[in-house]
Amino acid sequence: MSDCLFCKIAAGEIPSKKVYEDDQVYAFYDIDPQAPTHFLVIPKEHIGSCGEINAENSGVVAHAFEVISKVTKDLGITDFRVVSNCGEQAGQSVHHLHFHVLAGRDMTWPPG
Ligand code: D5M
Repeated sequence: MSDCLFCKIAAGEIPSKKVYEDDQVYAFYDIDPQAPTHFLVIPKEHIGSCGEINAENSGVVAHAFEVISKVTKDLGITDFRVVSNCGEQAGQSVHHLHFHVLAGRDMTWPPG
């Protein structure tokens, strides 16, 4: 999608601090970290949110979770939280599916 911030980041058109990349997903550090480690994993293809996952695009979502498992291991992280905000009431500000990976501090439940 031409006017999507995260499509542009995935394409390298807007700079980011890369954590991991392959042909399907891109991972980069969040510009406004909410924990000592906070990175985002996004599909390279444009999916608007968790609410747009379907049988045709769910393979990349499964792959994103494999990447989360690999990257956290590579970073030596054992305890972490994965969050995806879907819709503005839930806190979504960028309308391209992304998984926040947060680690390095105590987390509370339920989230605010
Ligand atoms: O999360 C969107 C997240 O995206 C939020 O934590 C800030 C982050 N963000 C926004 N712009 C950038 C850039 N340019 N680089 C890195 N991170 C960025 P949401 O759940 O949609 O509120």
